[in-house]
Amino acid sequence: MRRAVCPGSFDPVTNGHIDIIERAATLFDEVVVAVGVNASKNRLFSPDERMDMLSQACAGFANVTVAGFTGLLTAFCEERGIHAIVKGLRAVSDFDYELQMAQMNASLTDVETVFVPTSPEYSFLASSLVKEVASFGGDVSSLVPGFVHTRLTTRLAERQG
Ligand code: COD
Repeated sequence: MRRAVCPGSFDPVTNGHIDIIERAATLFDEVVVAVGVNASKNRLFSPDERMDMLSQACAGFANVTVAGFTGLLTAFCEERGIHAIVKGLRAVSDFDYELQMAQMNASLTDVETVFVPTSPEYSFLASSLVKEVASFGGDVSSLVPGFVHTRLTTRLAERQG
């Protein structure tokens, strides 16, 4: 059984994330989307909200499940017997840090990182930019699933109101 993890913050999930998860699901028998809950960035959505949106977004992929994790990603992989991490790469700017993390993770446990290149239509897409554009009233409805767009605009209105 070939298992992989797709880790991230997913604050919130975008169409770029979903594209990588869907493609990982064609490469592996089982894919666990792992939502990191202890990263330092300021989050707009709680871990439960991010996992809920991902579960909805991935409902059509039969071999994909969603889980949260705290602590090291390599510990999560060891607990679940996972030996592959799938990461999306958008640009050269992603590469330096992703390479460093891939090598660190490989030094910590028996795990390989597989890089999947972004699809051209999503190469500019990042959760942080989606939040910034939406917070200034820009239209991001084509960049995230419809239900995520609704939750995003509602949450931003709550914060700004
Ligand atoms: N196209 C393709 N890929 C994309 C796109 C896009 N448009 N947008 C995002 N991605 C990819 C990213 O490159 C990344 O691979 C993944 O999707 C998730 O992205 P984000 O932004 O939601 O998540 P990150 O980068 O904030 O997640 C970082 C982790 C939580 C994975 C990382 O911090 C981690 O592993 N933390 C656990 C603690 C740990 O083990 N630390 C040691 C690391 S060596």
